[in-house]
Amino acid sequence: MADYRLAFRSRVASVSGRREVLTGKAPFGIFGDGKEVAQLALARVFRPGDWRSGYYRDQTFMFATGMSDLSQFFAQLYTNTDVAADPASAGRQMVSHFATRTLEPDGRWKQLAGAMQSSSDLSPVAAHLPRSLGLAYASKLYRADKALRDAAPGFTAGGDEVTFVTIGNAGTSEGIFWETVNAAGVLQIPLLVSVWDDGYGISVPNEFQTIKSSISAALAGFQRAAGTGGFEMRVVKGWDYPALVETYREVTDIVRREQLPALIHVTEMTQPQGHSTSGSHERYKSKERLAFETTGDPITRMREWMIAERVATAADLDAFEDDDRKTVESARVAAWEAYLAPIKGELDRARGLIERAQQESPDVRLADVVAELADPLETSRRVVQSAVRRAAYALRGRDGAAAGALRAFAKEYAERNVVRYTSFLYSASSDSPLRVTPRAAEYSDRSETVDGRIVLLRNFDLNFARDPRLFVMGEDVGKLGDVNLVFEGLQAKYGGRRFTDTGIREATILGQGIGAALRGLRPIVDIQYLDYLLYALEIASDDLATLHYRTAGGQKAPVVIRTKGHRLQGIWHTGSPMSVVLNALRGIYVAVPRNMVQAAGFYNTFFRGDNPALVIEVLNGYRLKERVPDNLGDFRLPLGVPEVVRAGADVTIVTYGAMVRIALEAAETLAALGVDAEIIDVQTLNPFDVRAVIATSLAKTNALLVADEDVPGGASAFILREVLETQRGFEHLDAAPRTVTGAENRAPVGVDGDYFAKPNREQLVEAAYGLMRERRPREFPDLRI
Ligand SMILES: Cc1ncc(C[n+]2csc(CCOP(=O)(O)OP(=O)(O)O)c2C)c(N)n1
Ligand SMILES: [Mg+2]
Repeated sequence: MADYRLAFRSRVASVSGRREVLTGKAPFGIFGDGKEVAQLALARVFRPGDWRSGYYRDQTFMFATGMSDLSQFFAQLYTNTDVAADPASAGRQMVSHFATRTLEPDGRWKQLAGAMQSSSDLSPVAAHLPRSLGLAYASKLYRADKALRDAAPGFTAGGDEVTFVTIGNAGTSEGIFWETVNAAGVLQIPLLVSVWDDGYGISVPNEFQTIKSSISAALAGFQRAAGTGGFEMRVVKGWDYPALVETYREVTDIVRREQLPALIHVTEMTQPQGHSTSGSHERYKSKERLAFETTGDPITRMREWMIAERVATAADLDAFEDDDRKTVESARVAAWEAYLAPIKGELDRARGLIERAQQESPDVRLADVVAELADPLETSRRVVQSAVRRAAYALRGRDGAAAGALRAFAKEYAERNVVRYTSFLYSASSDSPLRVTPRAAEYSDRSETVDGRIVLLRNFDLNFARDPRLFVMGEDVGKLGDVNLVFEGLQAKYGGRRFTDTGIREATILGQGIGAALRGLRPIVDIQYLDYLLYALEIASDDLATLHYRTAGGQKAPVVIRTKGHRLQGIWHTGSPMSVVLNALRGIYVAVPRNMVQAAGFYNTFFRGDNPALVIEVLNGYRLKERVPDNLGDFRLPLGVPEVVRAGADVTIVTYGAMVRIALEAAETLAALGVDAEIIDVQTLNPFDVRAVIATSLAKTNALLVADEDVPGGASAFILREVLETQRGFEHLDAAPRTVTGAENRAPVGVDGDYFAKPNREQLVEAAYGLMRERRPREFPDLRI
């Protein structure tokens, strides 16, 4: 009876939510109507410590487990920015995008093992699949390793947690769904995937989505059999309450006990109100199918079953339903008022301030704004902020107490809204990598000189000995010890769980890292080449980079992505798509160390911090000799602090990564031409030069050259904006800044391909020389080439 009533309230909430959107009170609606009954069964097997990784149809499950409730649901519908009202996203996410808070307000971890958890939902279909792999994989690691449990207290109760995925039938058409289920089968992890099958993905039916029009038929080869691993697979109807309860109980027992994956294909689900508020299903569904939305309704069928089984009488149920309608309506009204009250208060305050300013300094423009606010088009913060700012324009040059008060409000209001709508992109906790105390590399007479790869190898070794939560996953990182032998011998020393070979599946290697990091582990995701990061870019961008922001500081996943790039051979091993990476991954720090000592120093910082990070090593640097710092494993490089690698007086060359060496060579040639180049290695592109080291250099040289392997207008444009606008570097310039970049095309294979497609020494020399000639033509004659 309690289950039925919960499902019923959930349905009323869906109907009510849709109405709120259609009457203009909420921006968008997508709800779980037609999917209620299966979620009751799912909620019955979900325990404290378990994880959900699901999608926007799951409100019934979230209510049934207590991870959400009607108030939170409506608060998110109305976009309430108060984190207490919408703990999932503080008004940042669309309705039905669920999340629990795994962090304390100050960013430290909560105890996760004792409570039910939902990782934060995403709108891109199936994008939550990759990370679910890591959520489940963490249980396997925790169960297998007591030392790990001891090193991560509060995160697990013996590794018994199950991760529950939900996904729509059409969502299974996405490539990352297949990548995830294949990997889950290989890994044999406690992952239970439920496919909510309502026959459609918006207007497109299963015959266009899935081979054999059925995900369970398509996946028949995944069925486990003695000795072959695989999935426990079931099919059950979405309106059959007793069968659902029984199926979920049985399957979850197996998954929890044996730590293997399962898939429950829940068929004959409905979508009584259509897909979402942005369309009507009458446009594309047949008459028969529209009739099924009523006759196949799971709540109606559950009700009929309860009456037939004499669980309740129709009269009992009618009475309960009346009560439940009222419960939902009062939760809705309370949420609406809670959303509106502060904004109304802000609106009244702004109006009062503008009125007083108008009395103090009468002005028709102020009168207009006052009239506008007396009868606003909408009750929103944009109305308030726009009004006070336009009022402030009208008050330009006027003094007076009321004008001052209005300006003070305008300023403070804008600042508060910046926090409301843009905060938490990066970790702000005491563990932020920006707060890791830097320690310089130390050298002595005893410091050895070795290949760069050995510097990294020893640095990883020291970190792995220090922190049992660290592990690396990727292609060829285990038995081989990385294609460049950076991990040589480490799997033998630390075991296969800490140096783990994976399939070739970049998106889900990253997802596996995200999920494990959500559960307190410290994964290093190894992407074999920077060029192949593009396969994982969607997940890195949509899930990892937005996680902390979209939960308003409620969840974090401190994954460190290790990759190598910039310069080797050919179209797919020389890439430096830095503008793609930088711009898609705001929220993730990006280090571009010029050598392996610098790389080690950044790893040492990131391993101690709690913000996700990307480190791009220089592919052709593993066999170059470097001196090993005496405090390897322990020295920590600060983020956002460029290094002046060659001091000079005439022109500032700003670059990073593999280009640093080429710039140093160019500087020698330039010296022979009488040009003294200063070379700055930016070291981290994000954060970028927080101390304006570059502007300080420009104050001396008055000339700027940016050297970058990315395409023209790529990362060099990013750098120019930082230097010219943020650092006001233009004030120091005596000549227009220049860029030397890679070609628009990718680099052909071979040394000549590299020379002619990537920035080379001579290009740098000539660009820097040009900056001298432009300013001092008599001293620097035309090279006439
Ligand atoms: C990657 C991506 N492509 C397209 C969309 C737009 N979209 C949102 S929901 C949806 C249909 C999903 O259908 P299904 O997975 O069956 O879930 P249902 O809504 O039917 O429960 C589509 C195409 C999206 N959100 N993400
Ligand atoms: Mg569907």
